[in-house]
Amino acid sequence: LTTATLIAGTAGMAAAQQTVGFSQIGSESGWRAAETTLTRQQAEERGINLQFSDAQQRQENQIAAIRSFVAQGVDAILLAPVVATGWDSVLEEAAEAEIPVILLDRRVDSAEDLYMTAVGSDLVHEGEVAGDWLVGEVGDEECRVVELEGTTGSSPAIDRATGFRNALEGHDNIEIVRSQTGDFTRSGGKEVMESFLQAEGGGQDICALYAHNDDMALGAIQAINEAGLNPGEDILIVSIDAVPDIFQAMADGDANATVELTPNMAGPAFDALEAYWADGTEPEKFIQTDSTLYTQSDDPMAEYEARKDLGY
Ligand code: GZL
Repeated sequence: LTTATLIAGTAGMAAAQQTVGFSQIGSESGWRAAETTLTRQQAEERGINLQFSDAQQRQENQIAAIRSFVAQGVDAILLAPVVATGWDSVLEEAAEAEIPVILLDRRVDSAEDLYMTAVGSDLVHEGEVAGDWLVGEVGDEECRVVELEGTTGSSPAIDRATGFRNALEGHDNIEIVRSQTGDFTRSGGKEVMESFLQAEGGGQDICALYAHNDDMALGAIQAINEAGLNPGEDILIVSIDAVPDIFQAMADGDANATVELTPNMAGPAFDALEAYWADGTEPEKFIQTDSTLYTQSDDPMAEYEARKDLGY
């Protein structure tokens, strides 16, 4: 073997395939399914070996998956944390093993030095965008609002509630009369909306629904239809994620507004890791994605078509 061939071969070995462990929450919503699809696609395109774990929305399964990734000696860990608390010890174990951790789409209460960066939206701002839209729609009219909250203790549930309430400040004609978690699922949204309707005069007294994600809104729309009311008219519907089916609902007149959350959190995460692996470059602690409002007047079926093949 000539020296040149040996050097070339060694260089090739230096670019050995990186292995990344991904602790995914589950598949509770269309948005979550799209995030998983896009993460697999991004890993494939970049020649990264992805070890995938679905926690079925249980934190103990995520902690076990992270411990397994550390034992495997993976090169990095992606974590979409189902709730915000209870991560310190397992993140410390990853840090001791010098394995960088990147958070996707949700935050944790742990100290920032326990993860390399967090890729996600400004969840408080998303709630503000949703609330601002409702304020604009309702004007000075009295409006009793019901709220379907995301998974209890998750950063999107906490922050989207805060942001929506920020937007309603100074608009005392709009009142949130009921809030309950639907756990980010269609079935949860349907069941809780049924109880809201029964508790509020069959729905006559409800002016609007704010759902922390589109999947709960879509479940609620079923319940409102079954109660003999017109979703999108009798009860205004605003939610977050911009999944294809919410645009279909808008086109059908059943939903009114959604705030877009990109499912492509892995792109910025893998960019940061590739820079780090190349020369030790560390990213900012928070890589923020956009929050764009879409309403019925934004050609919903064009938005549906643009998203329908992305793995939702
Ligand atoms: C928000 C993300 C949420 C989505 C839901 O960043 O964590 O989790 O809005 C999903 O659809 O369940």
